[in-house]
Amino acid sequence: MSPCHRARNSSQAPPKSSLYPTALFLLALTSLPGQSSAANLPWGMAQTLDGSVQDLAALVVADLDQDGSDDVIGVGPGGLRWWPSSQAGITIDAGTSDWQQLIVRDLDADGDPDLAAVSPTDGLCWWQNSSGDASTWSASTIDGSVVGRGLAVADLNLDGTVDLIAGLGGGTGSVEWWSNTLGDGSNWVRAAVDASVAHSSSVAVVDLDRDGDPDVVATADGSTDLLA
Ligand SMILES: [Ca+2]
Ligand SMILES: [Ca+2]
Ligand SMILES: [Ca+2]
Ligand SMILES: [Ca+2]
Repeated sequence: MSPCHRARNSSQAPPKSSLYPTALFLLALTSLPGQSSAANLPWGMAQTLDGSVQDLAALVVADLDQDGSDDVIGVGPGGLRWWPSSQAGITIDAGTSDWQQLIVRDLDADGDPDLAAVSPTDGLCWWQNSSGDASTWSASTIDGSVVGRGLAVADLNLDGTVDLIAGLGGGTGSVEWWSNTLGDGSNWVRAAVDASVAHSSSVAVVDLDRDGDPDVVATADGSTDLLA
C-alpha cells in the first residue's frame, strides 16, 4: 500500500464517486481560429482518449516523461494516472482515495516534474518522479492529518524552494502552507496562511498587488467572498 493511503476499515465504503466510470475526451480545434468569435470556433468531434477511467476529479497537462510532448495527468477516486500523447493510460498509483486537486512541479529540484495531490481522507501527498521519465514513482505523505481540498504550488517564502499551499475543509479548515525547507521534498514544515478562513476549498497563488511577493487567493464554503 502506498504511504499516501491510510489503511481503510473494511466496513468503510469506497469514495462515493468511484462508483461512476467516466471517459477522457479530446476536444481539438480543427484549424487556427483567426478572428472567429467564441460562437463559431472550429471544434472537431470529441475523441475518446480513454473510455475506461474511473471518475477523474482533476486534470493537468505537462511533459511528464520529458520527451518533448505534453501529456495528460489525472487523479480521482480510481487513482493517479497519466496519458502520454497518443498512448493508453498508465497508472502511477492505483490506491483509491477521494483526491480533489493535483499539481505538477519539480518538487525535489532534480530537474524532472513531480506530482502532488490533496484528499479529504488522505491529506497531502507527493509522488517523486524517481527515474525522470515517469516510469518509476515514489509516493510520500507530506501531511496525512489534513482534510485537503484545494492545492497550489509556489515559492511562497521566496527562498528558492517550491512550497505547497492547501485549502482545508473539516473542523480545523483554513488556508495552510508547507515549506519545502531543504528544497528536495524530504522535509516539509506546516504553517498557517490564515487560520481564520474556515472550510477553505480552492486556492491559487499570484502576485495580486504587484509588490514582487506571492499572494494567496482562496475561496471558503459558506462565504460569498473571494479572499486574498
Ligand atoms: Ca511527454
Ligand atoms: Ca523532480
Ligand atoms: Ca520556498
Ligand atoms: Ca504580492
